[in-house]
Amino acid sequence: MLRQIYIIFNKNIIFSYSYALAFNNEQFKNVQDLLNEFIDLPIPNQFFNRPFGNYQLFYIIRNNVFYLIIADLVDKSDYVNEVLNKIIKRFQNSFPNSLEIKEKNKERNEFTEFLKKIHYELHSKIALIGPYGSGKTTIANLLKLNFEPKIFMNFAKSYKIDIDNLYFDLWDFQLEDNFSPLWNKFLSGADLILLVFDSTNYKTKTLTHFINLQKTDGKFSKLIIFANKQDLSEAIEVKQIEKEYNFPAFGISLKDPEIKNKLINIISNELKIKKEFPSEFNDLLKIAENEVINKRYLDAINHFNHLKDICNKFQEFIHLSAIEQKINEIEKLIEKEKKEKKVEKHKVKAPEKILFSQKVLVKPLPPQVKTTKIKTPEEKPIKEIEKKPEKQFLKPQDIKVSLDTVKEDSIIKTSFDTLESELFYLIKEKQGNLSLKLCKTYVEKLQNKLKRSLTSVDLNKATEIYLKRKKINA
Ligand SMILES: Nc1nc2c(ncn2[C@@H]2O[C@H](COP(=O)(O)OP(=O)(O)O)[C@@H](O)[C@H]2O)c(=O)[nH]1
Ligand SMILES: [Mg+2]
Repeated sequence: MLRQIYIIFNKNIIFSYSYALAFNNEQFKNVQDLLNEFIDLPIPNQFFNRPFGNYQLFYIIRNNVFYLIIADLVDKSDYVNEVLNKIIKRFQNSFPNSLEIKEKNKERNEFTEFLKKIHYELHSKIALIGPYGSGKTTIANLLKLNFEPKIFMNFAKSYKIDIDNLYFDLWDFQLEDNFSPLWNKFLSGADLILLVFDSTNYKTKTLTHFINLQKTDGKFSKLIIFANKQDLSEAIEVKQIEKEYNFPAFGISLKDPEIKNKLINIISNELKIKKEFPSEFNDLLKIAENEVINKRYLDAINHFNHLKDICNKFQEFIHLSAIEQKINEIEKLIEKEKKEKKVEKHKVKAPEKILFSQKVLVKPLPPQVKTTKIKTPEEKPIKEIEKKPEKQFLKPQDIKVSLDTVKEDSIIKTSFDTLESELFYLIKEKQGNLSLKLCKTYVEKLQNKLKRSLTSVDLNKATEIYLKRKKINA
């Protein structure tokens, strides 16, 4: 089956679409490395195809645009290349200038709709196998959509079915012969094999024959085993059957009113069909960006990391690189802020505002008799100041410094007049560093969350959480 489509221009993914999961982030980076080598020395207009891990890569460069399809090992290049050709034609028609794909919303949506449909052109196949009378046709009848089945000579019928918005062909064997030589042909090219047997009557020889059939003729196909008819009193427990045959199986009953959804779920999970991308992604992105604007960098990083997790889970690599870049930028901003703070700490700054608690009498300076004359090279220095004025000193108790000029460092533990200064000190005591301003935001957030004023216990907990998060983010 088609799993993912990527369109790459200048080594950047300009468009991607996923039907199902394939590679995780690390594996996908390896794919990109491999393809970048190819992009550096391209052979245009020629289809390439190579296996990579559990999947296959199909790719081509046309007009400097790189197209990549990730499909299953079972997929044949003739079919995939045909689909790829259609995708390229449609893309070139809709976006004569490749980069327009980012701006032309209407066309992009139409192109996405087109991709949704094109998956079915590969006619991805799911084959029902198992002994006669085990429940295969009953499953086919449960899942089939209202379309005429395709008939393959006298031995097979295929029904169009829908698994999480993707169409597949579900093949049902028509002969009452468990050992027919046509089973091999029936299996060929299936993405997924559903092996069904009757839990009340499973003859070793027959079941082993079907298991071997998958091993020899369907080795690239995925396999799900159903121990059916679990509703019957004679049914043997699935655990016991699993032990006997050493394979994992799903115990089911086709009489179960929920069975249709259960079957669809099991198949969807096995094929790793992609679940709907969370709709709140864009809202979360906005929140994260706002945190950056408001210079709440640690909160922003937490949000972006959460978004990164979503991208990885859904393999939306088109967003992933942008998010990683953003996290990098924020980390740099945090570093910069730290450095600036360090410099500030070492600077001895005169208080900006000095309040006198009592009147200080300062004697007027005596008139200067002679002031300094500008030296010229020829002139010799003349005696400078004849009489120095008497120095006036202020005593420490004469000076009161207003609070807004107090440096954070000088907050003394015993004189917390605000919660934020207490939190600031607690964090500092544990070798952490969070500005008073951010402490204030943190305290306000906590108060909003708890809907009460904070106690020392709360502040201690908040300190621990902050330090733990910082450690994780480090
Ligand atoms: N009690 C019970 N009967 C079932 C179940 N599944 C199928 N059957 C019955 O088993 C018989 C054979 O089913 P069918 O789907 O024709 O088997 P096939 O030969 O594998 O296609 C039919 O009479 C079904 O109604 C089940 O889960 N429980
Ligand atoms: Mg049947």
